[in-house]
Amino acid sequence: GLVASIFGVMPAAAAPTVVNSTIVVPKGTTYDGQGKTFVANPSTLGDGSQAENQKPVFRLEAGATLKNVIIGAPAADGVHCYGNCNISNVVWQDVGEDALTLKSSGTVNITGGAAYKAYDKVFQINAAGTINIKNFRADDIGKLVRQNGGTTFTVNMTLDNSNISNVKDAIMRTDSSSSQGRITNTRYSKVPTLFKGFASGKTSQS
Ligand code: ADA
Ligand code: CA
Ligand code: CA
Repeated sequence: GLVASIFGVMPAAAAPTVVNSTIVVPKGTTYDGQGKTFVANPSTLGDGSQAENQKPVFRLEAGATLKNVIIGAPAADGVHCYGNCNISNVVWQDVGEDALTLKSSGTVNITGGAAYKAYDKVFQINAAGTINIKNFRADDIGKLVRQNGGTTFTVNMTLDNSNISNVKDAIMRTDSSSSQGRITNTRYSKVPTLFKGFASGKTSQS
């Protein structure tokens, strides 16, 4: 409080780390942010608007893990995964163009963490694969998972034990007749549609 501040005993809030060039997490390694906040330098990575072709704050090579990270604003193009990646306890406070993109085939496992204030998409899937999301919180978003519009490869999407609120479009959306969506044990508030664009029999909810 004020008195403690006057006497200089309050710890200062840590300033966010400004990321000037994408942090690369090499193949098979783990980057532990230890709860620190990272923001994009808008002039080198992107301003986090809906403009395409911004750069990611983190780029994960195949088999990499990103954990205990807070991504603040601006978030540019978030996190890019090239193949399998594990995302544990990562919070996007104010999603940029999108939060995370699967750029080449693999499985993305997202455990814990949250995403807030996504004007459009949170998780963008641009290659065949699987995205498993559990113990996640999302609020004030367009869509939680979007397979790249017009693509016909197969994506398996699962969402478990999560809390999703204030969605403008749908939780999961695809244009591919072979993709599947499964939602289990999840609470929703103000979600107009769970699944959009899936073929019949390709979705389940329990
Ligand atoms: C849009 C765009 C795609 C891709 C995607 C993304 O859907 O049409 O080409 O850029 O965004 O990865 O953000
Ligand atoms: Ca986009
Ligand atoms: Ca993007």
